[in-house]
Amino acid sequence: NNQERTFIMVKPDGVQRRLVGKIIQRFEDRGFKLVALKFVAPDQGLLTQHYADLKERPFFPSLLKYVSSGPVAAMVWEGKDAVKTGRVMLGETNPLASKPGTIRGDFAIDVGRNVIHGSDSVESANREIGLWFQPQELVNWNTNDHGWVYE
Ligand code: YYY
Ligand code: MG
Repeated sequence: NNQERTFIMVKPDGVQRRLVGKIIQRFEDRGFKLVALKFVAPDQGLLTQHYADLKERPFFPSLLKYVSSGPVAAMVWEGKDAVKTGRVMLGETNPLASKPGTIRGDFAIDVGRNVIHGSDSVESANREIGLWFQPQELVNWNTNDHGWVYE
């Protein structure tokens, strides 16, 4: 039934700009289920692994400096089509190309300060969740409103 998990992270700019609550609210409002949540100052090693696919790109050093510049809020959200829908809720990589109503379209301007990360596929989601969370940190629980969110 397309129940998926996606890795969502509020980046240091989002934390500094006090957007953590608003961002969590959007995923809750949509009907997704919170499965894991932690506030951490990630080390360079973890971030290098997280962004391993981009290590040859010219912006990689500035990207690493940016995402390691302060604490982040890392989370896992679960629900129908959570990966693709999460990306739609984020907007485009470039905030200026993002529609109003999306997180980047509402809260960001520059690509190097785009506030939030979201997994781009089910495979990357599984890889990223495994990188950021221990298995026992992923909480199994039932939402009370499941029958009111899903038919
Ligand atoms: O998944 P998403 O975050 O939307 O974009 P990616 O292509 O995975 O790049 C990760 C991250 O790198 C992006 O959020 C900002 C930064 N970045 C950049 O600074 N300049 C670019 N031209 C492309 C990406
Ligand atoms: Mg990406």
